[in-house]
Amino acid sequence: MSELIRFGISLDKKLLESFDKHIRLKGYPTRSKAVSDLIRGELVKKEWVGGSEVAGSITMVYDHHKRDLVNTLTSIQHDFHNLIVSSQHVHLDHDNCLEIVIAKGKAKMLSELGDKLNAVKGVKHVSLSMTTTGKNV
Ligand code: NI
Repeated sequence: MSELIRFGISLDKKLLESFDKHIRLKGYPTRSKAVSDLIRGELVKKEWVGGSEVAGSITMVYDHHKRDLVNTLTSIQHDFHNLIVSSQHVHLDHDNCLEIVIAKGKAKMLSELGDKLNAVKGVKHVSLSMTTTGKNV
């Protein structure tokens, strides 16, 4: 962590009251932590829009009985093997599987991987969690 700098912010009173109520409910210990998280959130969004190197996870739920589904998902992941750091498969019940793929690389490629997995017939839900490598935030 780099040096801490103190600075003042002028805010509308009602806005600050709403913010304080919000962060209290969220369990933030200080305004500083809450404001830092908001700033980091914006910077991470910028990393994704700007095509920086990012990290993320793709969570999928699918019925493994669907014809060719597992082979197709595996084949797509092999096409993106340079991007994928790790994956984990959990058998949720007799039919449904949950698989999480952790990836690191260009934002555009991670989005493309998520879209390709989502487009596979029989996949019930895909969620891409966009985060950061942490280097610049
Ligand atoms: Ni399974």
